[in-house]
Amino acid sequence: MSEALANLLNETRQFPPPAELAANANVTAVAYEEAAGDRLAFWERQAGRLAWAQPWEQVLDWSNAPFAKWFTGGRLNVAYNCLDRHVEAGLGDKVAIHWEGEPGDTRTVTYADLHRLTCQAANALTELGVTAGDRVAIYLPMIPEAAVAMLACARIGATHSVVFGGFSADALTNRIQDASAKVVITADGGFRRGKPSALKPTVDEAVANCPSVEHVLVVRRTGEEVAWSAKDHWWHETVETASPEHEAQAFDAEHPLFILYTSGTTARPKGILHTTGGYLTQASYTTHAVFDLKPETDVYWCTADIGWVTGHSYIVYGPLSNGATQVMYEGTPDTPHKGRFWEVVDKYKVTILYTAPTLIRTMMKWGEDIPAGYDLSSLRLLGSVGEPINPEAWIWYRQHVGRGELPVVDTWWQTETGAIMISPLPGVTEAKPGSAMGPLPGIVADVVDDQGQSVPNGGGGYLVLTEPWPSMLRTIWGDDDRFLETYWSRFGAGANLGDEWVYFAGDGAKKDDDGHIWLLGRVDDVMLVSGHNISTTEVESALVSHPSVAEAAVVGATDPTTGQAIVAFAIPRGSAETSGEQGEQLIAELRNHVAKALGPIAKPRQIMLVPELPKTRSGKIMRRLLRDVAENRSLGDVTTLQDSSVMDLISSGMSGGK
Ligand code: 6R9
Repeated sequence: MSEALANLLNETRQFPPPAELAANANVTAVAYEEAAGDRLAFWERQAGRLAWAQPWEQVLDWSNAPFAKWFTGGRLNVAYNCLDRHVEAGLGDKVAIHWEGEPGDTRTVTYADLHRLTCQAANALTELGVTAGDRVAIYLPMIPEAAVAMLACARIGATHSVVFGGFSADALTNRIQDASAKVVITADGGFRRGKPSALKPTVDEAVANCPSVEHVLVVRRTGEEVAWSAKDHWWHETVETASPEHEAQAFDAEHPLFILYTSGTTARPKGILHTTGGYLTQASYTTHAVFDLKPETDVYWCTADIGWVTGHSYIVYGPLSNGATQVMYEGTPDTPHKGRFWEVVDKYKVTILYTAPTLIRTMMKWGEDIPAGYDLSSLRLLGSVGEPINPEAWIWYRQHVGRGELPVVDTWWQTETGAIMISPLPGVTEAKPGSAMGPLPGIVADVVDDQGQSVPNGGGGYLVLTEPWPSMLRTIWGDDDRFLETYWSRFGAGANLGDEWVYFAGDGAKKDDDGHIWLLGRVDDVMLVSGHNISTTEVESALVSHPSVAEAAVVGATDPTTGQAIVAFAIPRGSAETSGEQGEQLIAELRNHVAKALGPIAKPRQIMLVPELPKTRSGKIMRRLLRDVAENRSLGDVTTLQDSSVMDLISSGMSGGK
């Protein structure tokens, strides 16, 4: 990393936990010591937070590394842990899900309701011939049935593969085929941006090319007409008429729980496989530890979609295994108005909010007057996930959503890690805006150089995980070689360093002088300018720290003199003037602002003021497309783009030059 860029490390603001939270925190600093003393004993205690039908014999079997087995010999049922045990403890009437449809319709689903529906769905799936080990694809909007479908699969030992409802027929086809799914669970559609958005036609198109699919279960949500075939069954005629009696059977700790495909931008998507005991242990523990969840009093809301890993671990398995009350919202944040999220927080008195930097930056762009119009006083903890959060966005979140008081937990993890790995603990850590701080108790992470050598404080390189963890991916579905190659072979031919297996996360990172970790984006997004490594994240953060910029994306474009040159795309905040003379002035000011913050080497060659940025459907910026624009190429594959009109907007609405 270039020394000129040591600047982000000069972010010196630090925020200790509120005294009251620290005094009552679920997890205190002792956890770090306990885990450091005996990591496996620590995880064994966390596994003990769950109900096991049969205890494990060995905590970790690493004899066939890097193919891990956790809690070997143990048996449990995931749905039993998320539902039955709460109902048996007398919490049947407790609200599990306050569901809010986009049009404003609502449902209150108690633990007893969720249990009954899950038992019915388990019986219906069994009736359709699904048995333990079969794969079931789930392609649903954000309705309670999405959680029910997942839990019903878990209950009968079927492996679910949730495909995000925004994906195309091709993407769905590939995923169904890769896993040879036997059943697809879908809906007629869902509501998005104020109107029904159909799902069933996409499934029909996919199923036509997927001979493995024997049945399609269809939830009625929008009431729109759908085509019907012999494989189709209405959910309300099949599930809701099935018996509500179902005894959950225990499965092996290593029984496959789900496959989730990572949204590879270029390559074939990877089916990340997660199993039962270790996954639930860590999803459950991290919900308890990182969100300080108090199931009796908290109202938790994670704004992710169930189609992403965040929805799996922090809407379904983590919160429900802890007996939480949560909000589930079907739609978009600006339908019917830009205050919709804050209206939901206010209405349900949400106490814990977990969202993504892309949303926070969007809210910044819309202006702080919008959250100021709602009563957000119920909130007590804020979380962020999905991308590096720029220090200014972090501060904005704390200031305008968190009353300038609330802890913000910046949680780093991946589909592959299954659960949160690096994050502040809200009752312990003095958080620095923009840093995920350090690994959680029981997790060992490091930043290493090209040779895999640990870098000293102040240094930068690649983020690695040096010890196995309970919710780690077990393999890539059907492709052990690719699993070894992608995650375990970065450093050296033997795929490992000495006898230590090192997991390569694919993210750039650095350690500050205190040893705290700063994530710098995917390593593919690091630019090489005149021989200096410059991270896109750092330049983006510098831009966002200017009062006129709400969001920025930075790419390296081929340059005859410098190798790569920095090209930035910036969305102005609120009322900033962007055209003509004033626009030019703003651009000049921004270029100087970056040079001042990070050093002259990081001064962008070009800044374009744009109305929008291209994002994947999970909200991550697609820098690849911006590189196409910056290098005047025609656009590559745009199928994973959330809104394809964005690229037209960018190309036509671009202002700015050198
Ligand atoms: C949970 C999730 C994983 C990638 C990961 C990294 C980025 C996620 C982050 C973060 C910086 C954070 N990422 N959280 N970067 N700070 N707090 O998003 O999973 O969709 O698989 O993406 O997201 O680049 O490698 P997934």
